[in-house]
Amino acid sequence: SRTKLSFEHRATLAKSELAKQLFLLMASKKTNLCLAADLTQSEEILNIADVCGPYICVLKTHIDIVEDFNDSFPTKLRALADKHNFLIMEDRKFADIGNTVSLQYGKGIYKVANWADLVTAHALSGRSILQGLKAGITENALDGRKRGVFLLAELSNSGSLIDAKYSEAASKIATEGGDIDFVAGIVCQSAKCFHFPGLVQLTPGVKIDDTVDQLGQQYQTPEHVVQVRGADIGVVGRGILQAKSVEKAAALYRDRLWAAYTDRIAK
Ligand code: BMP
Repeated sequence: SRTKLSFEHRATLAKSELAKQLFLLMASKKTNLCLAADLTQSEEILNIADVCGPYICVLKTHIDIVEDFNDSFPTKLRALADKHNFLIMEDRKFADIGNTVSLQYGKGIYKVANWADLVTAHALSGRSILQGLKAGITENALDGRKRGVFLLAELSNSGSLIDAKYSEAASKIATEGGDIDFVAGIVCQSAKCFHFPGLVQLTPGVKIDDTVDQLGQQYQTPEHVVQVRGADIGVVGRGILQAKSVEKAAALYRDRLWAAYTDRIAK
């Protein structure tokens, strides 16, 4: 199964340029930690990106929670991504018709296509979500870089309406058809979600000393998500953001997620 293969091996099987880049980045930097930088001040995000940068493969943003956004923020964040060698994922969870999604991705205040290597999208509207996102990338947005999408096939919170049939249909969109070169991975909670080893499994809901939050989030340990749930990357937000030392917490989550991965491929 895909979970037994090394990231180096899986890089050679990837159909998306971003999946390939991400597998190779994880293997060389020895980290499969994604930091969910869910903070509302741009300076706070830039500080944490600089402190945690050495420990992460992806920094995940929710750009619409930033209260003091201006165009210099993505420029500064990109500079930190280059300094520390991580990718930027905007967790926008696009979900509209193709035309609207192309505008939401490329236009507006945030112009996400100009600075995010990766974005997330719901599979709810079907294949046209991928065509819409592709259409939102203008040539000057690219800056010589490629772009990729992570499709949501499951959610971590309790009571989600996503069922097994929906998950299966979502992973089908990611693995069959003309736009699969644009899909870098799947956001999901279980190894069963997809089989193709050239896609990256991103799994949120990781925390060491809590099992839930007050609003429906459900947490697992780093070892559980990687070894039982099939996660390639574990997403950690408050487990790091609310720690006394964010740097020590990032190092701890990186160590435990990476050891869980090396154990998994060795067994
Ligand atoms: P935290 O570790 O603080 O619970 O943050 C989890 C992050 O992952 C949030 O940014 C959330 O939007 C995201 N997320 C999630 O929690 N569950 C999902 O199924 C999909 C997500 O993107």
